[in-house]
Amino acid sequence: MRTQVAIIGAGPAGLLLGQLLSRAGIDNVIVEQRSREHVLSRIRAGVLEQGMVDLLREAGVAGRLEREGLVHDGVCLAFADALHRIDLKALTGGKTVTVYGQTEVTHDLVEARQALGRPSFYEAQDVALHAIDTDRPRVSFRIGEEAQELQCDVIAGCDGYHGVCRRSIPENAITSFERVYPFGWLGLLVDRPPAAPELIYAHHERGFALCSMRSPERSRYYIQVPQNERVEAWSDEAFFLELRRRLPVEIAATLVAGPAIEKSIAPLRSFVAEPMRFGRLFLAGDAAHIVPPTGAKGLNLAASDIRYLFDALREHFLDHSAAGLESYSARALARIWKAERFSWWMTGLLHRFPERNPFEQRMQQAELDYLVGSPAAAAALAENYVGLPY
Ligand code: FAS
Ligand code: PHB
Repeated sequence: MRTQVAIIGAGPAGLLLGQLLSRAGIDNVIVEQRSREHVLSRIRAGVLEQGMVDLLREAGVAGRLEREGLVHDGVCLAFADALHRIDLKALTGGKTVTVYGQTEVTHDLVEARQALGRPSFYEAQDVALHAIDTDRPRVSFRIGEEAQELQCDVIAGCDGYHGVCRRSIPENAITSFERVYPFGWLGLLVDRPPAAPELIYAHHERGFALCSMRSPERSRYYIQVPQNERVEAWSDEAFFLELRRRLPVEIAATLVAGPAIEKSIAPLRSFVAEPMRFGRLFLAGDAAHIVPPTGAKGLNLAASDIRYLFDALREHFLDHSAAGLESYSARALARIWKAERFSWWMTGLLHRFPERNPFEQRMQQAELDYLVGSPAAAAALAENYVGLPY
């Protein structure tokens, strides 16, 4: 079997790259280790930068997003029992974010790929990369008991943090940077109206909380929990009791609880692997970097990686120029590190760090007070939250 681009992973990064390549007439095959149903069932991100919305529109998959996505002009910070609105639109000259679940983005991309009839192999086992530092790389895998081999020109490693692609690069050819946070996020999805019309990021001495949403009828909540917490330890009632304790009274009083339709714990880490290329293998999305979800950047960084990688591949295959591929890693990393900084800063600003001393806790309080009292500081948060330019 042969193709021009072998895409490893059918998450948002792999599916979006496949859609863009297919529309440009560049042959590609997706190899995914889980089932299509499992991929479609994942509950993850919820906030899209304008750059990602524009890219999904260019890929021809923004129809439902434009009908159902919720455009938000602002976001709220909560601390000391008060709400502080950050007017994203006013502070960024008109930019906004769109609330639309990653699950829906994935669904729209899977549906579009099926409509195009492009080949995807789900439930692929023992995926392995070969000859990635030659001009004839290959991917081997198994579907059931049947061995498969895919010859290609380029491999796009879109297989996430735990994937095989980054691990296929020799250790002396890649450098990792990592910070693991001493807590996680316990997330809950519920079919009840959101606590407020916009997102609320809450700092409280008991821990961080986030009130988000998926639609006017479906809400997404998170609370900071200790690193080794187990989701079984949390009943729905215990979750909502703790959530209400961390929110301003005016919000807690009107928040509508209900039975969880999904509940899970995500660990928090900052991670970057450099460079994002080895020979004919190019890493994109979580395969190359992870951010704590506090800044709503994970999914959006996968989108900007795909913007750069698609442009470079189109140049390579259609214009016969290697310039884009040569500069891909440096160009993507320049934007990634700025989003890593913002996500790390938002995490430090809003979470409770047990090991912090009294002075450091006062610094955190001063940062919050300064932020909501300074238009310049608020503008800095706003321009990062809506997404820095591609
Ligand atoms: P993904 O991990 O989504 O996709 C990788 C795909 O590769 C998966 O389908 C996987 O099955 C497949 N794969 C793995 N190994 C393979 C192999 N060996 N062979 C073939 N396929 C393989 N971001 C936010 O902005 N906000 C959030 O609230 C948020 N919450 C998150 C919660 C969790 C639990 C996780 C894990 C991530 C969260 N993220 C969040 C980040 C998330 O949205 C990612 O940024 C996004 O999924 C990145 O997309 P991909 O790079 O496509 O990686
Ligand atoms: C979500 O709705 O899942 C969400 C929103 C904003 C974040 C993280 C997660 O920063």
